Order: sequence, then structure tokens, then C-alpha cells
Amino acid sequence: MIDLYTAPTPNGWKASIMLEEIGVPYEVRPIRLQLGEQKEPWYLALNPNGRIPTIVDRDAGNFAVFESGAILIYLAEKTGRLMPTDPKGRSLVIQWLMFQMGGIGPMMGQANVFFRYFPEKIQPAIDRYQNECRRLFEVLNTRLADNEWLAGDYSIADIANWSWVRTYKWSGVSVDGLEHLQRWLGQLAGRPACQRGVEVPMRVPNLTDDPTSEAAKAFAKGAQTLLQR
Ligand SMILES: N[C@@H](CCC(=O)N[C@@H](CS)C(=O)NCC(=O)O)C(=O)O
Repeated sequence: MIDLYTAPTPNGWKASIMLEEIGVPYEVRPIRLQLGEQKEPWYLALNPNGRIPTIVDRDAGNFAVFESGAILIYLAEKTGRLMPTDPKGRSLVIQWLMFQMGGIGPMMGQANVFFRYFPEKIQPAIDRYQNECRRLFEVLNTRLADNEWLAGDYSIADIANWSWVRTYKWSGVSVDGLEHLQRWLGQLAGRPACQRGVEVPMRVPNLTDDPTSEAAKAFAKGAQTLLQR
């Protein structure tokens, strides 16, 4: 049994999709980011960075794992699923996982901050992050032109990148002309585990379809409060 501390965001979805894929029983412990629960001492004892997600593996002496990429690797290695064990195959998966952790995630995150949440519109900052996202999307598109998945078989690298890229509209970044990326986005969207995973801990106003809806505006307002912490 795994405890999953999470909130409805791309980094949280990585862990919930993985848990859905591997079929390990887990209990969801929603963290209310706007109330700052992620910065409370009890939570910092599990995740020193004060962010979601975190898992606690009850069967391993309540072992806590923070950082979404580390969670994916831990669960893959614990179950022998979604990451090969041979050094080259494993490295390939970790390379594309790190591409998400060091590139897609931070750049889309900052695009969201400057495009959606920041009170002032600083156009050079918006352009910088959106252009960098588009460049990274093109890297994925090129990779996916000759590969069905990012790193060999379907893997944690696909889960990590998809969790972020699916919210491209929220970041204001186009996927027009990126046919291989679009094909891959659709393939993951069709997986039942992905569909269940993105509804953990609850369904959110649609960050993927309609960024102008009232619900999406309310979501943006909530996210703005985090910038002040
Ligand atoms: N590198 C971390 C990033 C985690 C992260 O930034 N989580 C965000 C939600 S997507 C969060 O908890 N934000 C709350 C805050 O900033 O206080 C990971 O991949 O786990």
C-alpha cells in the first residue's frame, strides 16, 4: 500500500498515472496547495522541498519518496514495470525522463507563471518561456517521428512528458505542425490509466481544453496565491 500526497497538477499526475498503470493499491491524500499544507512541518518531514507529489511506501517501513521523477523510478524499480533493467534501455528512459524534469516541466511552469499568473505582463519573459517550450516540443516531435514511444517501449518517460505537454494550451504554446507529437498525445490520452490518473485527486477545470472558462480562471486565481508564498 502506497500513500500518495498530491494535488491536481502535472507533477501530481505523473505519480497517479504511474500508480494506475502498475495497479499497486494506493490511498490518495489530497494536499490543499492554496492553504499551504505543503509547507506544514509534518509534510516537510516527508518532502523537504514542500511541494507535491510525495509517496510513502507503507510496505517498505514507511519509506518516503519526493520529486516526481524519483517517484517514477522508485515505482518502476519496485514493480519491474515501465522501465527496462538493462543499462542502455534504462539510461534511455532516464534521459527522456530528465528531459522532462529539467526542460519541459520548468519551462512550461515558468510559461504558466508569466503568461497566466503574474500580475504584470512582461512580454519578453512570456516570449522566452513559450519559445523555449515550443523548441522542446519540436525535440519531442523529432524523436517521435521514428519512435512510437520516447524511449523503447511505453515507459515512465512517456508518462512524465505527457503529464505536462497535454496542458500546452494552458501554457499558450502551439503544437500546430507537430504531427508526431499530436499522434503521441492522442495515444496516451486513450490509455485508461492515464484517463484515471489525471482525475486524481479530483477532476480539475479543464487545463487541456478551455483555458478561458470561468473554472479555469478560478484555477489561475488559486495558482496566483502560490506566487506570494
Ligand atoms: N521538481 C518537483 C516539482 C514539484 C512542484 O513544483 N510541485 C508543485 C505543483 S506542480 C507544487 O507543489 N507547488 C506548490 C508550491 O509551490 O508551494 C517534482 O517534480 O516533484
